Amino acid sequence: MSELVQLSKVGDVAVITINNPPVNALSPGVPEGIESAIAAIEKDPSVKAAVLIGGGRTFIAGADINMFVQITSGKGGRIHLLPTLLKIENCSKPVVVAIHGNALGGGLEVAQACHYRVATPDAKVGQPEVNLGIIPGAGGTQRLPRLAGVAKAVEMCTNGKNIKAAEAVEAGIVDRLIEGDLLAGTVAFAREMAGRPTPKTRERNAKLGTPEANAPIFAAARDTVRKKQRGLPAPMAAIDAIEAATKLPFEKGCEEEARLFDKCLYSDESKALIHVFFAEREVAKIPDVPKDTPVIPVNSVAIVGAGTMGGGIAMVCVNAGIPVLLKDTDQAALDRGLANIQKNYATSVKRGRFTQEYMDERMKMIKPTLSYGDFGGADLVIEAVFEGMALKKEVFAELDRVCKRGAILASNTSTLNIDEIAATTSRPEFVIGTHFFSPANVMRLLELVRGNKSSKEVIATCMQLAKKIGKVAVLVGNCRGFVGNRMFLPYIREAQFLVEEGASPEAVDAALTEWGMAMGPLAVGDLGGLDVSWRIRKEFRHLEKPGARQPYVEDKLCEMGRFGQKTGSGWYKYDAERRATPNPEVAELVKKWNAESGIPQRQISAQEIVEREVYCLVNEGARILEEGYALRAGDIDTIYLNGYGFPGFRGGPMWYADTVGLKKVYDRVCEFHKLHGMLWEPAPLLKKLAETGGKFAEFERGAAQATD
Ligand code: ZOZ
Ligand code: NAD
Repeated sequence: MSELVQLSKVGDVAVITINNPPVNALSPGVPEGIESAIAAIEKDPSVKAAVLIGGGRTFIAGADINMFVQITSGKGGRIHLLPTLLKIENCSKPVVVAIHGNALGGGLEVAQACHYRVATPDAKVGQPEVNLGIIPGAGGTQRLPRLAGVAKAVEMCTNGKNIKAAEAVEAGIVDRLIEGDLLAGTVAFAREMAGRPTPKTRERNAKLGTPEANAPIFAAARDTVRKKQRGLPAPMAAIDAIEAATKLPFEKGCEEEARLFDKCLYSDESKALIHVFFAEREVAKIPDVPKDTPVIPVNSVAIVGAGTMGGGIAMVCVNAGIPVLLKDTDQAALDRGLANIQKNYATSVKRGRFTQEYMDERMKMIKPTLSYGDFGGADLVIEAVFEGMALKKEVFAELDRVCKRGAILASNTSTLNIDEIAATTSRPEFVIGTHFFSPANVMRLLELVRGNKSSKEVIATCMQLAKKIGKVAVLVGNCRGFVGNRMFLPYIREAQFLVEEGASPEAVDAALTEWGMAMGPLAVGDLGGLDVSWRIRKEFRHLEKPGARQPYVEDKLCEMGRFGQKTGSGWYKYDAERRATPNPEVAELVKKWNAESGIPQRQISAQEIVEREVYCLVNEGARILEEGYALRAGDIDTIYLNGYGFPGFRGGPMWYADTVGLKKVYDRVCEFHKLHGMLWEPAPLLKKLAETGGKFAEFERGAAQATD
């Protein structure tokens, strides 16, 4: 056997156990171990049937994703899983797979090759390969339609979502649910099956449908992919592979699957998505805050400010089962805040996301208050009052007075200095920034801002809590705008410059959405309110480099009260349904500014728009990385992917720059520097890596400890 796979016996039933923690991935050694176990079972006359089960918290969560990186970087050979699966399927004794936790990707493919499948009621199965830019590579596109039908297989292989065990039973993927002890229940089931036929999934053709019935399924699926998964080759390839299953014999279908799998595996999209998978997990690793750092139990949260952010954060907490005390200054503000929360929940109930009962329960967990009277019981306080240092200091001084020792005091500020806020308390080590993104109940990103005194326990607690409330937390240093907004400011400023040089707002936004961004920068400004960045620009203008180019049009729009969607016009005009049309005032302001400033007007290509927008993110990102405000390039990518609608298949701004090649990016930044002035000064790290052939992904500096 192998160390990763054990064979034992319960009477006349053999038990093959996979033990490859943490998720029983199909690393080298696992397929070999399964093959030897099957060979041993064939030879042992006392064995009548077999059970295949995962040790630990889950069945097999798929291929070992590290392997794919090894293969595409030429450092590792490939594992061929298909022959192993044929050996399971050809076994003369019934093999029953017992699924708990997850059976994903290659894990579900292993299960499909077994003769029978049972699962615990809380198990999940899925073909999530598209999330990594690939397709099932071990017969999944050929066996799944044979078990679940063509429509279900297409759905699962293109959307990549897991389904629950009960749905898997309904679809024909799982034969039976086992309540109680999974191993004992499966052994009993296997014994029932002993001596019975060993149905081979690859020979079950009844659900493969007819060309007439399948044609509309494939057409509709391709249409959906074109609309919803733009830029992704893998979902299309998955459909092609399933179509091959309906037209070719099993072996030929597998050959077609292998060809498509390879094409996807070596694509830039897949490499980017695999980077995204690991980067999202890497962010949890903070060099000086080890895994075993003690955490502070958080059983109750108090929130100061029931506005847009406070309300959203309250929903996030109660959704995770943590009761919330929600404070505002007067009854009207509190009522408004609660009404907004109620409205948000009601929308989710209407859309079928939550039940009315769920909503009622959650609302009961939010206790409104006008005083700090009950704050003494809170384990964590999150301040979300208006953005203003004087007010924040006042609130923190009060929190220091009323909160128990050991409570965490967090600020949701998006621009202010955490250390200055912390200094108003007698316990700066318990102060941290928790920068949620709007809408807080939807956006996955949480920037955790480390103050120069924030304790390791406080950081570890917030990282753990973030996972509990469904957020991806990224630890950042305390600089102006932290990481995300520090990069976003030059990005939206550059979009304004492009308009002032002759590109229309529609052209700027379209170039970026075509490239993959969820929204264009000018439409984003209109959505969030142009007054927000106007206020920030005014507040920090004194810190701008003297002589630096300043945008004009957006300030003028703001002076005219054109704040975007909320006022019916901004970069665009909006009708009652918030549909955007060009705003003629923008063209007039551009014309006026041209006459005054003499900026030459020209046609600007979509390629230049994308390069200027993305490279200014990269240039600022390089500074942040070198200065140590982000721990790794992957952390910056994770922020942009989860908070700013950056397309996953591009991997994030820093990964994308590595993919383009830093020399090429640097050369272009130098050209922009020459043409557009000091705001384009190349970041020293970009220059250095470009000259030495380095990559951001390989750069490591510090511990996100830098503070302003
Ligand atoms: O980790 C969650 C998850 O969803 N994992 C990915 C599942 C997936 O995408 N599976 C499909 C893989 S691709 C595939 O299988 C292709 C295929 O058809 C195979 C054909 C072979 C072809 C051969 C030809 C070359 C999961 C839901 C499982 C667990 O979530 P948790 O929140 O409980 O835990 P995480 O996500 O923090 O994970 C714990 C640690 O495990 C690592 N990990 C998870 N899945 C892995 C994996 N490492 C390698 N391969 C996987 N499939 C994860 O990185 C994390 O590690 P640490 O170091 O951060 O703790
Ligand atoms: P908001 O104006 O919607 O809400 C602020 C609330 O705080 C109001 O209800 C106000 O009555 C209340 N308040 C003011 N002083 C108070 C006090 N002393 N005690 C209790 N309540 C008080 O503001 P918002 O958009 O929710 O922003 C809150 C914080 O979150 C700000 O620091 C902001 O920079 C930050 N933030 C906002 C966004 C966003 O997009 N709105 C995103 C990230 C971070």
